[in-house]
Amino acid sequence: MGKYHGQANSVLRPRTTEQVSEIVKYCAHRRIGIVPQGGNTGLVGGSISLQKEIVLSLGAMNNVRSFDPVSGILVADAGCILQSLSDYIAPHNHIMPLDLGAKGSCQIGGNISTNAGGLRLLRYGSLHGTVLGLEVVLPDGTILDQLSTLRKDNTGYDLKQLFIGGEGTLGIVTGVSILTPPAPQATNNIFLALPRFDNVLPLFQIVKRQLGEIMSAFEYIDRTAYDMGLTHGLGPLLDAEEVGDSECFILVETSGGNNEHDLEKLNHLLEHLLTADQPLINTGTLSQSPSQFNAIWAMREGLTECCQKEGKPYKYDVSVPLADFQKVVDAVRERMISKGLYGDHAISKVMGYGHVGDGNLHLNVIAKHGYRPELEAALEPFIYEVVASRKGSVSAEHGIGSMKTHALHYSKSDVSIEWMRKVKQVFDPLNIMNPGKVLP
Ligand code: 2HG
Ligand code: ZN
Repeated sequence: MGKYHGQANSVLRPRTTEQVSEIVKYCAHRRIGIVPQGGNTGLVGGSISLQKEIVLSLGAMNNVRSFDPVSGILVADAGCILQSLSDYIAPHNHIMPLDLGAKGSCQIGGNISTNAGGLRLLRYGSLHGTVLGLEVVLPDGTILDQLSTLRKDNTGYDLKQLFIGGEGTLGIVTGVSILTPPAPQATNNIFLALPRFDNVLPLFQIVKRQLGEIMSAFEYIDRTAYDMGLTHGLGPLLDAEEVGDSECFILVETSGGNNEHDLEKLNHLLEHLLTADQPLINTGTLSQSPSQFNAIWAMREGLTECCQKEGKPYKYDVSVPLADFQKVVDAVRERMISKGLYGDHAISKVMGYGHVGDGNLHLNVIAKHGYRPELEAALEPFIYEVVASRKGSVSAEHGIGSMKTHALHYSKSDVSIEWMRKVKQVFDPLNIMNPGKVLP
């Protein structure tokens, strides 16, 4: 994003867990701060060296340790790139339980440390469920080996959960044991244009009811984001005339065991939606080929890059009740208009897209000519207050990093923050592990 500027003057690239342990022992002895870094695709400044801490890059630790094709349990080094792991298990007909736009660069250790959500969470749940075990180098250099491959293990406190989403503040994840689901035999997707945002909720209910167990994603794109995608060469996916003045778009993916059966359900759904007395959609398309399937996904997955091309994006990854998605986006746009900051001279676009099926909105606010303090002052804490007033979360899936430490209190009570501090103190009394991240 060009928003954060690292201060480190050293980057270490260990190849083994023992080397990580040696480095951490040395740093603990000398009180040197360490910033663990994976693929560097985070969006909240979590892997940036703020005060000349060393960067410890996990990228050279990139071996698969084992894969059991019967159980689907994969054990791998933290530095393995998500896409490489998908490629590794594909011949065994398994897929990774998470998928995200950054899959070609992000690393599994970073995914776990940030508790990345992504496009498959609706189907396979969060990493808190799919991660079976972790190997972690603790802040004194001790190696905590909890690389369990057990589905069930109820033997007391589940320490690994603290490192999932811990953003490297409690230790460095060096190895991962993760449950990978069998690859679905059939995947399909549809792309729908909705006349009004108000139709999203009833549509979600109908789609869930009609598709049942085969629904695997339900993604949202508002009109501003869709038009931006078109400008940058994503699509067109639908006939412009039929789209008309549609306010938003929904991508539905199915993953099932029988293509014929799934297509029948999808065709039936589309027909139902188009021929209802008061149709919930203006138009829609069912992908007819792998390339069309990919083109539909590219529209959704490509939006992050399009935002970069438009200017400098302020990114807010929030959880809010589904019904409030558009209200939050509109409230922010209105605020920028009222402050005289909306237009090509300042904020050129305010848009929303995201994982509507999970209640996760990606609010993107484009500063056409770059980040400016007065723009940020108009956006924050306004946005966090709006989210808190709707009992949402200021970070749904990207983490806290260095961007949101001061906003943590909008989503966590004083008691929660106090006990988070105590946990940090127990693990990292010297405060050398990713200092300045997560906790204010
Ligand atoms: C996504 O869902 C990512 O595409 C990035 O979480 C979100 O660009 C964003 O704001
Ligand atoms: Zn996302």
